[in-house]
Amino acid sequence: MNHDEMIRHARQVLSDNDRGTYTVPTHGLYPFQWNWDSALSALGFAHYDEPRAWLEIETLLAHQWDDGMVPHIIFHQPDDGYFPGPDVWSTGREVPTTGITQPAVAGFAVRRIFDRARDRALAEEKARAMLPKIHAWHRWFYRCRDPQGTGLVAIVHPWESGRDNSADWDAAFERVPTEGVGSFTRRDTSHANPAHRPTDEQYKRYIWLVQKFRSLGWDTSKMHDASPFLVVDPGFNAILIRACEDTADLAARLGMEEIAAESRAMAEKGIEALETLWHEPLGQYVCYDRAIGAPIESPSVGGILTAFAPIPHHRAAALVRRIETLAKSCNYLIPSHDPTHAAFDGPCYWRGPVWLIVNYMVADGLARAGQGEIVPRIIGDCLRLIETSGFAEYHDPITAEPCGGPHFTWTAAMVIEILN
Ligand code: 9WN
Repeated sequence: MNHDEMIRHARQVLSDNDRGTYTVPTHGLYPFQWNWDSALSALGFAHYDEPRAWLEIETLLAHQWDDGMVPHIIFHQPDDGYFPGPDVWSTGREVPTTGITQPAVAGFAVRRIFDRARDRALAEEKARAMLPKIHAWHRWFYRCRDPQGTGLVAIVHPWESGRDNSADWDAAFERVPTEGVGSFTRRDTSHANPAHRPTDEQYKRYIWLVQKFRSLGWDTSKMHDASPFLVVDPGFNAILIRACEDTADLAARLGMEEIAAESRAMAEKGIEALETLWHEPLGQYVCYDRAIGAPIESPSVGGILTAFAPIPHHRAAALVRRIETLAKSCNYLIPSHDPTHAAFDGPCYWRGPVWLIVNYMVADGLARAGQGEIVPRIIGDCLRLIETSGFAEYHDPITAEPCGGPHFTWTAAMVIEILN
């Protein structure tokens, strides 16, 4: 496939998954709108249809909760092909949504689409309308997910990280009970190879947490202290910090001074606090289990995704060395878990596979940090994977096997982004 054919194919994926005002990640497996999928997919649309790109994020933000949270799934239309659906969440919204969130990448996406926009008037109109909403979401994060004011936010459910079954959560997840979870039928395993998906045991715990938060009436100000699962994920924080920084820059340019100043302060505090997650023996950042007050010494890509934030130069350089080490034990960068570690599982979801969105964010951050030498390798591996195995949800970093759902929106969007 040459590059033109690849772009054509990628646009076809976006168009097939387009539901008019939002895209689904892939037909069948994920029939609704997902938060970070939408923000990253908008980058793809922006190369050939700017109004459609803005609309994608606009639709997402239209379902923001009054407290500022932007939910992780919006159930625009009923579809019993996905579990857990709106009845399990029962958040009481007119258009149903889940009651947890996802990585806050929208602030970055808005700034990037704005910077490259050909239609300047439209870009300014859209950015002006969206920045206050995005800022309210960021404020919600620091208010509700960092009540002690440490500068780092915690996730209360693995689904919030976007790295659902990462080995990072294994020990912390042991503390989530399964009592009281009734029987249920998973739907994901009928769309994708069950061996590449989370286990039933993990699903019981996912659902236990949903039931717990439902019992709190979805009061998001109570969830942090009530959750037995409380983890500080460096990648998740890095995305939020980057989004705050981008919001600050853009708001300043648009004369939205208050948003700019508050966003800048949040980003600076976050960057300083991120340093506490550095793990010298592993040469990368690691998660922190806030429920027990201990680091989680798990070598996952969550600690490398930190490159997306404006981390100090010597840390970015160290992450390049870390990626070079990982390259010795896989054929395609960047594995979501260290292939030499016991928990690594090449085709299993977030326990090994390569995800193009992660590669894109890491490459973007390293290039900004003046560590661009490794970028062609990371981006080149993305294209080799697509050429070999198509627009899959994720790929095995050793064999290139296409895994999860096929014909995947954000994978296609990243290809358009890379090739433009
Ligand atoms: C739960 C949609 C989403 C991504 C996540 C990915 C996966 C959902 C699931 O699919 O999660 O949110 O049911 O497995 O892990 O990152 O946003 O593509």
